[in-house]
Order: sequence, then structure tokens, then C-alpha cells
Amino acid sequence: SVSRRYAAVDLGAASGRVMIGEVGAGRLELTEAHRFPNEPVRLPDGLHWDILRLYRELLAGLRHCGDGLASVGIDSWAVDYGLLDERGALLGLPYHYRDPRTEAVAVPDPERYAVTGTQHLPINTIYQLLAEPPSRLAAARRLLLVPDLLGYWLTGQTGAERTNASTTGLFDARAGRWAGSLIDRLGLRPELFPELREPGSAIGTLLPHTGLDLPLVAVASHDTASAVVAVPASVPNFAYISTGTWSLVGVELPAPVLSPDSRDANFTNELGVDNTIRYLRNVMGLWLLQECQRGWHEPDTGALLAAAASAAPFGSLIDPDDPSFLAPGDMPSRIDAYCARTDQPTPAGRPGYVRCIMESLALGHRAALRAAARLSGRTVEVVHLIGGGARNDLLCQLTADACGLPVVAGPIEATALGNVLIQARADGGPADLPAMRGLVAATQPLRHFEPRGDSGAWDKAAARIGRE
Ligand code: LRH
Repeated sequence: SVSRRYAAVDLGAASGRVMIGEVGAGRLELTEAHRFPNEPVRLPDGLHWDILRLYRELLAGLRHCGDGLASVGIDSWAVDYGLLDERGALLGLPYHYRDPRTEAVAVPDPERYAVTGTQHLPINTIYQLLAEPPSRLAAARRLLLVPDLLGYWLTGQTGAERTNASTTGLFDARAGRWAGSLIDRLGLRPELFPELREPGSAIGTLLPHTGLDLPLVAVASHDTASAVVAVPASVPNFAYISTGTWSLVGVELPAPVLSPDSRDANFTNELGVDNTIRYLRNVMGLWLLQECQRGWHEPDTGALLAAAASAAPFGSLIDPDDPSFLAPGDMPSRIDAYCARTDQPTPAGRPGYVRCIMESLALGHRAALRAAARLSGRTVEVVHLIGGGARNDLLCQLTADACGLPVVAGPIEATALGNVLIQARADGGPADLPAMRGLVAATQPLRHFEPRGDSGAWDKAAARIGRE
């Protein structure tokens, strides 16, 4: 049988990649065409994304894919955006969501949750907009989230893909559209928010000057939404942990949960494909390790994890979601400060810090999973750990141990696979989520981790950081 080739552009907060996906009957194969670091740039007015570099790398990657592509799709991290003026020109560089300028304006509003169902995080688009310099906002006619901005540069077409729009804090979770009255109340122009696009819809053909004659297809452009498409679930009672810079921990639901309990537990209701809700919590994720490695000038993650695997268990533990860990900067010192504040020893050397981070992330996964199950009324019998963390045996095993549940690890490139699958479906491929997931399960290498050890020790460890 014939297979078709699709290009997936997948931009993470730490790195970007252009992958070629080949899809046919019983066939799903991913090969890497191009990979590059995504390095934010600090300027006098704050921390920005190097958006033109990302655009150039994307083009270079697509040129590398060769002929015979059926289409291309773009996904990226959520919440960040560019503003366009009335000529369609970009008004300044997009900010990085870790820029601290939102601190003063990120005030939780309990009433908003009943409409948006968005967790309260200072990174949300809504707070970034409230922190915008008034002159820039006054000149702005369109807000485009990162994948939509790159799509505009490629095709000249503007729009807002739905899964990513649902992360802004300005989206009505139940109605599935922009939260018009909230937007009015905040004094934002409604025309900033473009028409919504459905994953799988055609955006346009790449402009002639790109030298690439290709259709751009809207995928689930929020990277986490694409990753959840590619969860190789075979039973309905599954939870997922999408790992990378963040760990996104939750379940898939048919409808949002907008209760005060859900709000107080800081759960979010983001849109998935086919009217699903990604009911999840952001856990700080491998950012904690990445930021240590940046300070140590130590790129060898494998060596650090091997040393941490034989370090003493439960030495120092942190609440990974402590707000002090959100901004870029010296991570080991902030871990020391947390330990001092909570009467714990500071970790012993690099293996001690890495052990502390892995056990604390496992505890963060456990707390979020239990809360997701409780608040949604779901029973969870298996945890799918997808994304970059799936190559981290220590994290997978500790997560199984802490949760007391089997962990199925993989695929590592779940996001790119989800991106490819939505393009393939738009092109006559697998028809629905079960078919897409079945294809992932049948074709991608997966690893199984059974819970081990003493569950009582994990209960005590969770209590030490005040988590469930
Ligand atoms: C993961 C992610 C996550 C968002 C964050 C901004 O890459 O998209 O789902 O909360 O980045």
C-alpha cells in the first residue's frame, strides 16, 4: 500500500525540530529532518523568543525534507503571541512566558474560572496582555499565538487554532469560542482575536517566496494537545503525563470541570481534538533539571541521571511547583533556599540535586494524578508518560513507584506524531482518536514500568512537601 509523507514542525521551549512522518496502512514512521536549540534572548526590556531564528530554522528544515510532502503542520508551546499592526507587521519581539513582567498583574479572579476553566499561572496570555505597554496594545490589530504567527508568515493567512486558543485564559471552555464578555470587560479589542480554526483544516499554500509549494494544515497547534493525540492508550481509564520543559498531568474528558474545587486545585480545561477536554495541571517539569544543567555547563543528562540513580533516596524534597522555581536563573541556589526554609539538608552534590528533582517531580506527578482522578470522578489504571521524559528511566520508575500505578513510557516524539496524525487524517488517514492511538501503539516502541518498593515511604515523602 502507499504511504504519504507529512512534515511536522514542533517547537518546544528548549528545542525545535522538523520531522518527516510517513503514514500508511499499519505504518507510522518518524524521521528527523532538522533539530535546533531554542534559545531565548534577554534584552533591556525583558526576555524574548528569537522568533526570526525559529522561522529561519523552520524553513531550513522544510527544505531538508525534500519533495513529495503532502502537507506541513506547526505546533509549539502555548500562551505566547505576537501582535500585528494594521499593515500586518509584527509589533516588537514576542515575550517569553517566563519574563517576570506579569508578576504585578497576575491576580487570580475566582469568577473567571467558571467561564474559562483556566488554571491560574502568571504565564497565561491574559496576564501577558494586561502587562503590555499601552502604546503597543493601542497599535495592535491582531494577536497571533506562536504557531499561528509562523503560519501567517508562511501563507499570509491569519487565524487562531482552537486547542492553543484554549490556553490563553480568554477562551470560553464550554462554548468553545473566545470569551467575548471577558475580553470586553478587560478593555481588549475583540478584533485582536482572530477567527478560530479547527485542527485538520487547511490554512493555505506556502507563499511563492518561500520556494516551497506546500499546503499548511492546522494541526492541534498546542504541543500538549498534539502529544495527547498520540497517547497509545488501549483502555479508557488512562491518565497521561506529557513531559518536557513542563510535565502536563491529567486525563481526557468529554466536558470541562469548572467547579470551585477544581479551581482551588488549579486544574485547567484545555481543548483537545474532537471536542475532548484536556483536564490537567502544569507541574514544573524537567525545567528544574535543564536550568541546573545550564548553570553547571553540563549537557550530559545521561551521566547525571546515572549518578542520581544511585544517590540516597528521599534526602531533600521540594514542591516542584513552588513559584520561586518559575523564572530563569540559578536553580541549585533556589533549591538550597527552599531546603533551608523547610528545615531540610541541602542536596549533596550534583547527584543529590538531580535525585531531589526526580523524586520531587514524581511526587508532583502523583499529587496531580490523584487530584485529576478525584476531581473528574475517573478511575486511573494506567499512566502514559510521553515526550522527552520517556527516555528518562529514573523518572519513569520513580513516577510508577510514587503513583503506585503501571507507567507505559513512550513515544518520546509524541508531539510530532500527533502533529503528523492530524495531517494524515485530513488527508484520508486514520479516522478518529482510537484509530490514531491504535496506530501509535502498534508501531512505536513503548516501555513498561511496574510500581516497586514501599508505598508508605512515598506517602511520608508526599507529606513532607505538603502534597497528597
Ligand atoms: C508545554 C506547554 C504547556 C504550557 C506551556 C507554556 O510545552 O505548551 O502545555 O502550559 O508550554
